[in-house]
Amino acid sequence: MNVDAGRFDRDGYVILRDAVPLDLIHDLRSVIDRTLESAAIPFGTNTFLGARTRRIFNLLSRDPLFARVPVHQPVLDVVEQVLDQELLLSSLTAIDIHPGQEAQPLHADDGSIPVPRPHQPLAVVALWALSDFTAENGGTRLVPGSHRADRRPRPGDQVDTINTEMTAGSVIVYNGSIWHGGGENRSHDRRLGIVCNYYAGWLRQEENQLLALSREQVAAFPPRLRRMVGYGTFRGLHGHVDGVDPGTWFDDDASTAMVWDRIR
Ligand SMILES: O=C(O)CCC(=O)C(=O)O
Repeated sequence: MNVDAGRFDRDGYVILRDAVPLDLIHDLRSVIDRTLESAAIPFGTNTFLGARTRRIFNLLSRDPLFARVPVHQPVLDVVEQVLDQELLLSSLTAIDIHPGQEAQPLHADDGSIPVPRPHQPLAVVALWALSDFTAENGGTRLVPGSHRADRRPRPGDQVDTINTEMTAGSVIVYNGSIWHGGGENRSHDRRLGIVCNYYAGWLRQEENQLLALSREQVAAFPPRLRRMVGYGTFRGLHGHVDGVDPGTWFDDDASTAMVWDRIR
């Protein structure tokens, strides 16, 4: 899927309508519901995590079906336009917002990265709607253009926000610097989504995928996803093991040209 890069630069987000087939959405919902139950996932314990919100972190370790999310090509195409093909998966989390949940405080997902703002895109987030997102049920609220601000939001900031409204199967892709948060759920239904957070290939991922996933789980991933979780290199250097691309541990053809091979 191609997007208007100028618009993404200006607004800091773009909505990809009907980017995911509904049968995949249905299957993801079923696996999430099963996991919420079997792992007894609790509600959050603070205003950020949400007293009426459940989160399942580290989805790739939970079920093989989740491996389809980070590499879903129509979404990945857009994220790669902003970062590049050497991007990493930073985190993959299901967010289940129940009726009665208050609005989450505004924040920037790259807020923990200590560099002056604004800066080049370092994080890009794809938030998949697994249910319809509306202004009533907690559709993500955001401040268009705020990724260009010279600071992160502060508690008590009075700013105009818009609510993301999209049907199940749509995906909002946003710059990790944009001011945003889950919306208040004033409806009678859950609002369910998956947040797929991508980082530039040279940044430390939020979820430590290399420790969170077994070698067997990674072996079952498509090669692209193996690289995305960390079995690969950035610019043929960052991430090497004894001068070798660790992607080759699974697949001889996975090797990218190492930096040393390019030096004459
Ligand atoms: O659920 C949402 O709409 C956004 C959640 C979010 O921004 C977060 O938890 O960091």
